[in-house]
Amino acid sequence: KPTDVNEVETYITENYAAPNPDTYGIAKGRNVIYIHLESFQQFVINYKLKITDEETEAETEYEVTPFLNTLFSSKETFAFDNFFHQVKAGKTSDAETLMEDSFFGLPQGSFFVNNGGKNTLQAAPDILAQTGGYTSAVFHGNVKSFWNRNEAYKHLGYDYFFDQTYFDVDKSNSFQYGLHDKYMFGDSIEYFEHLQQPFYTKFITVSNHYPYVEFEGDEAGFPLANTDDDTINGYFATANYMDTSVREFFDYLKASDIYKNSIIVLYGDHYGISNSRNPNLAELLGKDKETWSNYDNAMLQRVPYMVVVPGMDKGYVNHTYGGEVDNLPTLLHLLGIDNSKYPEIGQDLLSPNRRNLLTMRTTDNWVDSVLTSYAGRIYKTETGEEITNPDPETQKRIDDNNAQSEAQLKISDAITTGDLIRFWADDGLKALDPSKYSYNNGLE
Ligand code: GP9
Ligand code: MN
Repeated sequence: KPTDVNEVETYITENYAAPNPDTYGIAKGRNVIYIHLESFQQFVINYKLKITDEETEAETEYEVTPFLNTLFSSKETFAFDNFFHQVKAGKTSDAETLMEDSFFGLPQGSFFVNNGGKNTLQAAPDILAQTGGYTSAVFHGNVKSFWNRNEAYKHLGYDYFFDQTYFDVDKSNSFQYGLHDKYMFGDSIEYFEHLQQPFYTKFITVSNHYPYVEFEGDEAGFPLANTDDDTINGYFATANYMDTSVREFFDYLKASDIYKNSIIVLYGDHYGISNSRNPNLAELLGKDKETWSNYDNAMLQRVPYMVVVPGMDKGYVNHTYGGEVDNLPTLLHLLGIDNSKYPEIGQDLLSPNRRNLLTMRTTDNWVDSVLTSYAGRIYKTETGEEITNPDPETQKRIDDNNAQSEAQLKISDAITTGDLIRFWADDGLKALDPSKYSYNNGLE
């Protein structure tokens, strides 16, 4: 029997995690600001790059992301250190889908490209417009057709999309993926300031994108790492540049009234260093290149996820296992919005009743606090020891996690490939009309 809308409904009802009463609605009515941290991995948080001076042999430590580190341990922040990306071939666009629809990208290709311009959705911008009167906007210094965003955003319900044509882009302040982050944030402000509050906004950075190009002039300064792999060597300097650009944007927010009336979500979209390069990273992480394993690769799929609630004093680092698919339920609960009937696969990361399991976009790849299943092998999550002969209790955990992870992907694929949200009824939301959105800059 093919998976149909009833099967999806059953899954959603059975897997709903009720909110945490301590955090439900604490950001009710606030503006939402996402900062999409391109290719940014969790291992960089609190990491210090050690550089040895060749002549004097003196060692100096360079903190890569000093500003993001302060956010990570701030009392204003719910931070997560077991949060993983869940993207596949759609990379950035898969992360956007996971974060704002709470379902996965496609098993092949990008959902934005293949279905983004035709599927019916109930995504975050639309939910917030309908339930809270929010205005929505994306700021991104690349061409608007990249990942088919100019069509996909209409289906998500974005009111405005400020792409490259809204900014002054030239050779000196950009590269192949668009306007450098400091300029993107800085040049966005003139549009941002005119948005009707409450607003739901997303800033998509690009400077920390492969090939991690070295900065010149005023922006140069952060040292390159000294491995045999130039991609790895440049990664820390571009991450440092991104960190500074985010700090400058926070300085602006704090100097205006916007900060205290907002909630700011920062997330890394996916890995920046691929599994094939990871062994070259071993030494910088105090590990042995020769014994580098798929367990180590799995652990490096962690990305930052930080929810800053200005004025809050109960922030902490939460150790639950989850991923991008869990963002939307987490956010909606913080805003005090009941999502129990929405077609969302994730669960609120702050809910005491959630499953403590991360599912990747590859069948039977998952991580929980005890076991890690990756590339066909099972490891102990804490030590990395491989398990080849599981005892019955372990086998049951493996079977349960395989079943849950397969169910998530199956329900997600049913929703995306079957365009099932067009049949979704009784959750109080009206169908969105994508044709009423247009992102043409008048100057084009
Ligand atoms: C391009 C940017 C990069 O606009 O978002 O996408 P990616 O290559 O990381 O998928
Ligand atoms: Mn990306």
